[in-house]
Amino acid sequence: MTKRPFAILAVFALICLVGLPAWAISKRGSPSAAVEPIAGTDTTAQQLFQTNCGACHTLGAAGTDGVVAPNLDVLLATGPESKSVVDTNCIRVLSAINNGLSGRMPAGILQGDDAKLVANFVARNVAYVNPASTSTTTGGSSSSTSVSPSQVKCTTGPSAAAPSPAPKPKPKPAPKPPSGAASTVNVSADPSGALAFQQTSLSAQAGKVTIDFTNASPVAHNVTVAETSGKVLGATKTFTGGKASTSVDLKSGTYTFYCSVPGHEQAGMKGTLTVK
Ligand code: HEC
Ligand SMILES: [Cu+2]
Repeated sequence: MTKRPFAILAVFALICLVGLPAWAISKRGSPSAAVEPIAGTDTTAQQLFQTNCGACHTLGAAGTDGVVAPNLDVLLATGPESKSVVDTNCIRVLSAINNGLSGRMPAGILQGDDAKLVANFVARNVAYVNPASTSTTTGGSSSSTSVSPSQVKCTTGPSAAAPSPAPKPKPKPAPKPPSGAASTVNVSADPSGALAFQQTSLSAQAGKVTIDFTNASPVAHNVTVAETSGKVLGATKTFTGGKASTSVDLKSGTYTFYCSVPGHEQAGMKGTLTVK
């Protein structure tokens, strides 16, 4: 008789207490979701990352959760995915692998094609903030990418699959006797936090050009060097407070330098580098 309303209430309460949480957990939890949308050579790259980088770095696409080093999803995925952002990240990851970082990340963990494979994989698979997919669950589940492996600049050549015992592609520049052709240019960011460099034109001598970038601004910046066609040749890391440098081999001609943090170049963080 008066039991009925109570029964309905009980069923309702049961749904709330058990059903909804279970549903919510199943929605976000399925652990395989994080490590899924991978194909072909990416599987190799993913395994290389898990083995060689995962202990220190978090990367959703590889399902690793290292905390010793920066979370690469957070560090690199600073905006929507675009080809130029992926290219820049690819170069940045490759240079981190080849050169190491301030003694805290060892240089040369991976070499040659393995390094390129992983750089390419990381660049395409960090959790880019993709405006198109903001309706899906928050938190960067690595969306399937729109940039394909072969589109990324620092990729291994499409047919370079032959595992030759590689007579070291390029020895480190250090042991080379000083050739006299090296030049260094200093660049600094506006220390007040404005999106500007303090130089709008730089000049250097053809050959190895080292860009010494000082960023005393509270805003993180980098210096990226590109051909006027837009092809990126090198970049410093993105950081705030302190100095970083990068070296590029340049023939005489005109190049651009800019900060590749999304929006900064558009705001005026760019200039011309003339090489004679
Ligand atoms: C021993 C721990 C360790 C391992 C292994 C490691 N890293 Fe790092 N990595 C670091 C640390 C620490 C930093 C931050 C260094 C700093 O900012 O001073 C870093 C920084 C980076 C950066 C940021 C570079 C930048 O421009 O700011 C990238 C990219 C990166 N690592 C990629 C990799 C990849 C790819 C691998 C695997 C091949 C790897 N790391 C393996 C510790 C590690
Ligand atoms: Cu910037």
